[in-house]
Amino acid sequence: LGLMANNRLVGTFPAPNTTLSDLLRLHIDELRMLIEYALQGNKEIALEKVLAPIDGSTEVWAAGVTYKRSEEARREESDTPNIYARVYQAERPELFFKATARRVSGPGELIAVRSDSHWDVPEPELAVVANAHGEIVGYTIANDVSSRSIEGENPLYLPQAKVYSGSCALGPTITLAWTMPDPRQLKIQMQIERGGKTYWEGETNTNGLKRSMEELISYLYRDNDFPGGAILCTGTALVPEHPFTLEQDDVVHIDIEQLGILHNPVVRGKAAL
Ligand code: DO4
Ligand code: MG
Repeated sequence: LGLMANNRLVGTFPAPNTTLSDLLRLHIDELRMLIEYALQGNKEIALEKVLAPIDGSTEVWAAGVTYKRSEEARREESDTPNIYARVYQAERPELFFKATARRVSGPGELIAVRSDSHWDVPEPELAVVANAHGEIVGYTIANDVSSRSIEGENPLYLPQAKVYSGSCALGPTITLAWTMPDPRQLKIQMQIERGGKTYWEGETNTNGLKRSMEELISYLYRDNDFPGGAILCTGTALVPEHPFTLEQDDVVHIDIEQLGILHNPVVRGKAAL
């Protein structure tokens, strides 16, 4: 578990086997006290390998169509474009289940495109880490890898387009909420590397997010419990233009200000993971 505070990595604290969901059971002020105490004692831990910042009982969810670019891209790929325009405007956001810890790749680990899809994209997203009480305690980078051909064929295929082995990457760490100056002003950059060269690159900013993060979390927690906390991907504003599709051996680099860089090589199909 890598937790970032004041640009220092605070490792497995307070006990060696503390999990993320243990920390997410605490209220934010209790968590902050623990972390600040750890920093005072200079308890920096050198981690051999940084794993995805998630454990068995934390769920990953995602919001969709929260940036204008995402709404436009879905309208292009769908023969029911109206549903995307409507959800972009609606009071209730689109929220969908994305992954359990088992399906999440960490920094440097493989991500996958589906073997039965022919049009696939990475989706670089700011992810909000919320505790069991619905308080936002941190932020990390997410890649909501998606099949555009399956989602475009029929919106009811969304779970198949979005939830499969290797479809989600998180990391490299969690940056604690109280150390972030303004999560609504973060540059998001994505570079897709193919054959050792940049094949696609783009840049955006979280200032284009249509809804507040608190609003997204409050809808997620409405009549739903997350005893081990939840990680909510807040939607993408970078969608490579048609006919771009991710290929086996591409490497996706996502850089979000204050949060670091998440790199993941791509494979095709679950057998290659
Ligand atoms: O409605 C489809 C999903 C949209 C999405 O994942 C996004 O906007 O990031
Ligand atoms: Mg997305």
